[in-house]
Amino acid sequence: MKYERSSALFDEAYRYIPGGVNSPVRVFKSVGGVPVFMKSAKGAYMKDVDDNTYIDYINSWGPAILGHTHPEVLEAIKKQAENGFSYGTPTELETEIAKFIVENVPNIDQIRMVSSGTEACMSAIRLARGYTQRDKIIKFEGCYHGHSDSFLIKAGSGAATFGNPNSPGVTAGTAKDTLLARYNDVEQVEDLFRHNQGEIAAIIIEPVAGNMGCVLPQNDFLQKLRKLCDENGALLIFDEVMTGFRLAFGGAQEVYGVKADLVTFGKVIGGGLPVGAFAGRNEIMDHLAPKGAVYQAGTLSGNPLAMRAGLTTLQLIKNDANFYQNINKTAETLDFGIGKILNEKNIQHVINRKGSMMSVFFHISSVSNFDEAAEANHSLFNNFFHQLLKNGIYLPPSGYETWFISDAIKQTELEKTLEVLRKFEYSNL
Ligand code: KE4
Repeated sequence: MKYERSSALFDEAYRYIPGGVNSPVRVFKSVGGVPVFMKSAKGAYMKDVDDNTYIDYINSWGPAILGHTHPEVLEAIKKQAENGFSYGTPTELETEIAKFIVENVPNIDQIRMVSSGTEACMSAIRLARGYTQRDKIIKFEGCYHGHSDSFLIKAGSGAATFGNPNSPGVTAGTAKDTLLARYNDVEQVEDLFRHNQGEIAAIIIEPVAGNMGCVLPQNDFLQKLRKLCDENGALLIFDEVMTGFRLAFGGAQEVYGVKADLVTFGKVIGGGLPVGAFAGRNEIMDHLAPKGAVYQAGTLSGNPLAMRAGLTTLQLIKNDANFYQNINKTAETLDFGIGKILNEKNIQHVINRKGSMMSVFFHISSVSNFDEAAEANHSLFNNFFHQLLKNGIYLPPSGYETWFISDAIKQTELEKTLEVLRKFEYSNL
């Protein structure tokens, strides 16, 4: 693989854009090397500016669940664009997608569209604080809910990747209201409620964590959090920016049978265009402006192009009775195939997988929280990443990220991926 053009473009980007990227996780800082500049994507594949082609296991960090540039989504966006790009007024289309989501996701009566997962989670926390009249929130180490101040405390994703889980610029006043617990440690959450009685507005959690690598809830962890919230008058917020419409059409609430008070969305519901959302029952959502006093707004919230891309994506998923069975089966086949090869190479590893989300951790036998994710051998992951990259397999450029399987990845792509993996040279890093 040649990366000359990516390299030249990165140098130029570095001159005008901080770190050369508009989102830190895209830079190859943790895995090393020059970030690859893409110029096109179709189905299971992306093509870079040096005309190298890759099988894509990031899928834009989740949104491209159908695969890239699905023809029906493309057609729908083109048609919508002929009617204009943005009006800044209510549109029928916003009601159509809101109704569609409310009718398909458990325990929500209303939904507010925004333009990113960060906005969705930031607004959900403000609403929870306004509704409960309490200030504190509980988040989990290694979980990432976007880059608003309250969340950049022991955050996952890029914050963990670059070793700055507590970002400068977040004031002590803000940080004091964010309480931290270890993922899957219900005793720590009980302690926090005991020591902050009547002060905790909400718990916010990734019901399946994807920002410390993929980490699953264990021993009825979500059910226990539900019970603690009920006992302490706090709201349970499921951050389903990754899991929403990915784990199932009803998301993690459907898969785990746990009722959240607020649910946030992003990624898939925009089909690749900028969309986030937060939703809940009337009793809570009615506190949101203009009906209630909790303010939240956005110039491009409900943008018609993004709504059309999202609604078309969701309708295509809904109309395919085998959609989730297929992508989950693909992930299982990849999981078992990688596991078999790494075992044959005597490489100790663990693969965490839920639905079509998965990640590989090296030199560790189980990962159930951020500390264990950090104990994994990330140098070996970085080596693994580059050996696959130069053979046309594009993984998330960090061991603290999740792989996302799309419906465009079929037997051909799986066979090619496993063939590359068999050649993986394992130097004992
Ligand atoms: P955005 O603001 O990036 O749309 O969403 C923030 C967010 C919220 N909640 C969860 C569970 C998320 O995974 C995210 C964003 N995920 C990262 C990937 N780990 C986005 C990639 C990036 O930061 O560029």
